[in-house]
Amino acid sequence: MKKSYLYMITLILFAMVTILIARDWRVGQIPNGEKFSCSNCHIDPQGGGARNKFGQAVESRVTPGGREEFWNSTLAFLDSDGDGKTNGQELGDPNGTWRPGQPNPGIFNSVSNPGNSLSTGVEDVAEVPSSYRLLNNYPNPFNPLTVIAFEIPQNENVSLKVFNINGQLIRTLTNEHLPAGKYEKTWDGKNEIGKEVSSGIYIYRLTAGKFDRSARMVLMK
Ligand SMILES: [Ca+2]
Repeated sequence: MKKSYLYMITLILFAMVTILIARDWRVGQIPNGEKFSCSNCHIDPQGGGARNKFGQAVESRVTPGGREEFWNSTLAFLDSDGDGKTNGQELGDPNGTWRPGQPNPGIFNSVSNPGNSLSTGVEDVAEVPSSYRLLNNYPNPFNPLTVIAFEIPQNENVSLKVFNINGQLIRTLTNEHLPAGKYEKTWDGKNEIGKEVSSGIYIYRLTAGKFDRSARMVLMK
């Protein structure tokens, strides 16, 4: 009697540990997965039960009993929750090039939940930046998408433009009056008429009031 009782407890403990490891493993298969943990894929934030749209997209990529790496550009380019941002943009890896075990890509604070259209990441943060910043685009080099983040401490007329190495304007990403805050703009490697530009070095330039800063990025096809 005592023996079977012990056996039962051992079995239950083993099952619990297995479930915890499996959950950790799954969360580690998508970039920045730990930010939203189980609620990346499940409607119930505690995990288990019905999957949200992103969870369904993930599930369709997992072979039965298989442990394949399902995060790639196909999943990254989808917008599972239909909020206008791709899964890759939401998880800080627009091109789906991150692989399990690598350091998290992008900006952790800006990561939003790809399975919840109400989760908007950087826009959630009400804190006002203390200074002007133009952050390094990521990824860089890139193909075909890259994200450029910037911060403005007060309301300002802001323009963010992409130029080629000869100083010719390629694309205007933003040209508007914006409230103080943190922003992210995506460049899809296309010019103003929607044509893909060639590989090479491009300059992005942010002007906001008196703040004027440029940086280089590399489109590599
Ligand atoms: Ca989305």
